[in-house]
Amino acid sequence: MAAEAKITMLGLSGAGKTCYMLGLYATMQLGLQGFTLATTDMDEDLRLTSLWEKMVDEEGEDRWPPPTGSEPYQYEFDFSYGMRPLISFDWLDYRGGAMQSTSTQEDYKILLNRLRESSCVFLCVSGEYLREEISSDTQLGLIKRKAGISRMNIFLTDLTKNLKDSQRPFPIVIVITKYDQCAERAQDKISREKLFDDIKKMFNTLFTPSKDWLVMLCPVSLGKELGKDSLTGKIDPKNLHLPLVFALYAKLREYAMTEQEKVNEAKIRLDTLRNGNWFQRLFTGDDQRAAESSLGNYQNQLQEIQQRMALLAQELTNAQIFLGGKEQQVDV
Ligand SMILES: Nc1nc2c(ncn2[C@@H]2O[C@H](COP(=O)(O)OP(=O)(O)OP(=O)(O)O)[C@@H](O)[C@H]2O)c(=O)[nH]1
Ligand SMILES: [Mg+2]
Repeated sequence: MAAEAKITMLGLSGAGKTCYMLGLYATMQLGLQGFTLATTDMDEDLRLTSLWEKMVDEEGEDRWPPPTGSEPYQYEFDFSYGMRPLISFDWLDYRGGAMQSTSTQEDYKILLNRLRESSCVFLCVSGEYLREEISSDTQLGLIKRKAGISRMNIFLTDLTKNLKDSQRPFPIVIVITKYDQCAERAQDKISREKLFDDIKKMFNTLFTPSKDWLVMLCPVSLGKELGKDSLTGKIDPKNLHLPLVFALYAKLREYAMTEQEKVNEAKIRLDTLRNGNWFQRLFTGDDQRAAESSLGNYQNQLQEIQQRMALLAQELTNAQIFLGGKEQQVDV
């Protein structure tokens, strides 16, 4: 069966995409608050696990995975709660350089096509660009270029052209990878807000009043100690699961909206059948029973989806989520 959700991470080479995915898989495979992740292919599991173990066990430059080559890897995962599968998704790990290829190059085309099919996009910005407060437009422009943000905006503009109504607002996570690199500047609440303000400046189009984007801001790190020394620091991942939980929550929300529409339509149909006079009802008894049964089915489906959403929403109560620049609480 094809995966239900598709997640694509945008970020230049070295942004931390591969490390993020390895860490996400390793932590969630063991289970986190009852949620677990499994690859559908055992060979992939071996590959991911051995790269992760190298990172944890070794010291020096070799602990890190090599930059991803021109051949992208596609992974498929099942996301479950306890033993119960909630939703499946797939993930593409590609070389960040593809983002900067010219539009005729093959890997650029693969990325663009995949983006158009994605149910959530992660924008990956490394904490190394956020060490200092942004103080001028020139500095802002420089960071936007270095972190590939101007390029990301081009991809997002293309994406928004092809969205269906049920996909609006489209879910985006701004993942601040290597947060350990800038954590020092964000020790208290006020300085943390300042850091988040800098991010909002970098991605200003995602925070303007509109119903196009549902944006989550999420700092992640593979370990606090890596900020000082990435060659020997202990691997101790933080927050890696949150972007994923948000992406899957958003996909379920899309399902719930579609299912709600079916419930509404079935209700209208049933009302029409019930409101006929006795003579008409004589001939529509079977239709009415069929309509009642499909309404029941749709309602059960909707309830099932809402239960899954509620499980995920528990994890998102402290998350920073914005719609049209305004902070939101997740609801079910
Ligand atoms: N301090 C710190 N460094 C990290 C962290 N995650 C990754 N790195 C460093 O960032 C480097 C690049 O990470 P990758 O995951 O390979 O980057 P990528 O985005 O996959 O790059 P490409 O495959 O070339 O597109 C790693 O080799 C590490 O040195 C982190 O959480 N903290
Ligand atoms: Mg990579």
